[in-house]
Amino acid sequence: MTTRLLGAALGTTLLASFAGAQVYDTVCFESFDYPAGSLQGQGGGTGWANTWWSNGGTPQSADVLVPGLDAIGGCARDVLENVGSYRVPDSGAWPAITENLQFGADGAEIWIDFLAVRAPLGDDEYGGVSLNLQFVGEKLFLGSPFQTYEWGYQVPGGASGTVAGSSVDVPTHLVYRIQFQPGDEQLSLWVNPASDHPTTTPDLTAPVPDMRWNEFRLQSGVFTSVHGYDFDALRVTTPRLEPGFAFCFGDGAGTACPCGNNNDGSNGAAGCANGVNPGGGAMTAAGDASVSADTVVFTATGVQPNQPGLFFRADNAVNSGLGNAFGDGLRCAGGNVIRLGTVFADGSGTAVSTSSAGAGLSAGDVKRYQYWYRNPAGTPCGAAFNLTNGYEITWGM
Ligand SMILES: [Ca+2]
Ligand SMILES: [Ca+2]
Repeated sequence: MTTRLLGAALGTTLLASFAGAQVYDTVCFESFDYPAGSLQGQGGGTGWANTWWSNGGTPQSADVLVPGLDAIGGCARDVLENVGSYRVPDSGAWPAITENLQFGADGAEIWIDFLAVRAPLGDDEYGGVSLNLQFVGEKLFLGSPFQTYEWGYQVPGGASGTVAGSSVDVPTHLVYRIQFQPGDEQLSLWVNPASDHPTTTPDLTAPVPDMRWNEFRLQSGVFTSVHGYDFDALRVTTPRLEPGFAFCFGDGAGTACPCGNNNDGSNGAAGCANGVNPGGGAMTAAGDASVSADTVVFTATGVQPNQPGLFFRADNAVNSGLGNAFGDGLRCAGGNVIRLGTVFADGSGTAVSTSSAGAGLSAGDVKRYQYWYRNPAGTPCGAAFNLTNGYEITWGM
């Protein structure tokens, strides 16, 4: 391919557009995939800092029951009244949503979901999953508050609420979202939503007092005849933080693609249609845009398999961020171009950057990125090369 990038960039005003579905990262997950027996000391799942501690006496405070409530392994059944089982997620891997290794930094959005049911024929009067501060105590209870027999929440010694019509005697998928803010947090609950991260109106919302947490507790109690609550598929997720945002799309909304080859939207926010993909090539980014700890990685999808392309960095968003015709596509980033390496697409038409995107930069620098790739197969305008959308990053410390 040619190694010369054409044209000086014009304009620095960016017309940004946000597109694509939010991606969530899993902080920790536990499906209780253990043999039937004590939960004490079990250490499976992902994203945990320790093993289950279930009051190691006899009887244990929780047992593994097989089969569970999800399709994997068993579940946890709380079997000792008013005594919890505890486990600590590995918070060290999540600096953006933690403070002093406790979850709940201002601005963090944390989702907690699990399956739960009161044990068959059981008559416990409460049961749920608590968010604790280890060795300090319970900060928020997620489950069925005392004598409500519906699913909801309770602030220890404070407000509570439940979703009318829900029932602790029906296996239920509870999805909680906590939006951590300065001062009070905002809690939302969906009961059996259609997706794991619903965008529908929550079944319950409530402010809860300012809190941090770093430990789960499973607990139930106060029974007359049959004790127990079952819990399964306990998970914490958080929205993946993008280091910046995409701009300059070959979808016809801005600058038209060079030969009527606007993309058809099938590859999300992307560049112009190419010879192998009517959706065009799309570039996304993940990682931390920190000049001192750069982990930004770009991924281009929908390009021609097994062909080379160039990730590059530039100062400007071309044509006020709308781009100019260039080859079979649109040139979105220009001015003071720095090459970030030639990368061949794999057999599925995906290329992942391998060079530092932030090398030599200072905090506060704003840079534009793009992937310029060869596309001889079916080249729509005859240029045999094309480009993805652009991507802008404002670099931090
Ligand atoms: Ca399970
Ligand atoms: Ca707060």
